[in-house]
Amino acid sequence: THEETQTPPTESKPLRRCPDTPPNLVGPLFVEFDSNRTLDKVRGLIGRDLREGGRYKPPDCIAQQKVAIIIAFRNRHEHLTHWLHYLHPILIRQQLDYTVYVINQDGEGVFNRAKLMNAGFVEAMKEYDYDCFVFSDVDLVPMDDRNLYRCFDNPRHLAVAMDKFNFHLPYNGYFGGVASLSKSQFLKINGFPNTFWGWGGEDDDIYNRVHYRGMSISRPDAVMGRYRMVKHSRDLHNEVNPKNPGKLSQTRHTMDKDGINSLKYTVKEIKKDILYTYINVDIEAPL
Ligand code: UD2
Ligand code: MN
Repeated sequence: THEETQTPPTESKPLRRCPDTPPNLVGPLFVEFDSNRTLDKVRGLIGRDLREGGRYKPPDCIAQQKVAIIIAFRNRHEHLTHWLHYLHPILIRQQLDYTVYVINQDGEGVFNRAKLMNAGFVEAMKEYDYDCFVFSDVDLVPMDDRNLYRCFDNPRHLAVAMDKFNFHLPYNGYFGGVASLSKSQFLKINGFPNTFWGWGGEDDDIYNRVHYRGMSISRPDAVMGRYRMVKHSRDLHNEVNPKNPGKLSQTRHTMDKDGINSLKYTVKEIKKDILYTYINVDIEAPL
């Protein structure tokens, strides 16, 4: 017989809420789009810090918000590699409880960024009780990690100073690129429009919705809000849609019937990569 060796009970201290200002932020970042970057290299660099599906949770405190990052996507693999390379380390330093969702538009029909974002919202909500949604282009990387990927008292426009607009807002009501809305802010505007096919206008419609629901836009300053966009030309099947601008005068009337309450799509595949959750959706796009 022998005495059982007792391992001392691991003191599981109750975790405290993470601080308002994450302690490990570094401020301005060097961002460049090196074409030698590959997804496998990025997996090797940061994969071990993440859980399957591109998830992370701070180990030593309770995150202030549970955030789903939603990216509208089709055929931009090189951009996605850059995005993942830069964003994961930033989001980890920001101490978020987050998941990255890549919402891929199935097929070759006309692209619809806003409808993909709506589908991303619904799919993310099926997985976890997120309080905050950050909707991002795949080609935009922040140049300062103090630009928090969180939600605020009002819908937040994060991409305020992009290199392609000479680090200025192109116009006051600009809401494109990257934006965050809490679950309740998103539902208050009935989500995003489903009817903006092709390039342009959907971001202005969202801006209108926010405005018509009596909310204002929160923004970081032009130093913290700097971004680089990977240079690209207009994609195939995402041509400028000349019908979109005219729809903007109708947002007040269309927003209650065109949005999350009228969303129709089907999920064709869900894949969990270590760096992201990939959801392929059929959004009934016209050809
Ligand atoms: C601007 C806005 C963008 C949106 C768009 C009009 C900026 C930086 N962003 O982007 O938020 O309002 O105008 O619709 O000003 N995408 C794909 N595959 C495609 C087409 C688009 O993945 O074939 C996704 C991708 O995430 C891309 C985003 O849609 O970043 C916006 O498309 P874009 O980058 O071609 O348009 P851009 O840069 O003029
Ligand atoms: Mn772009």
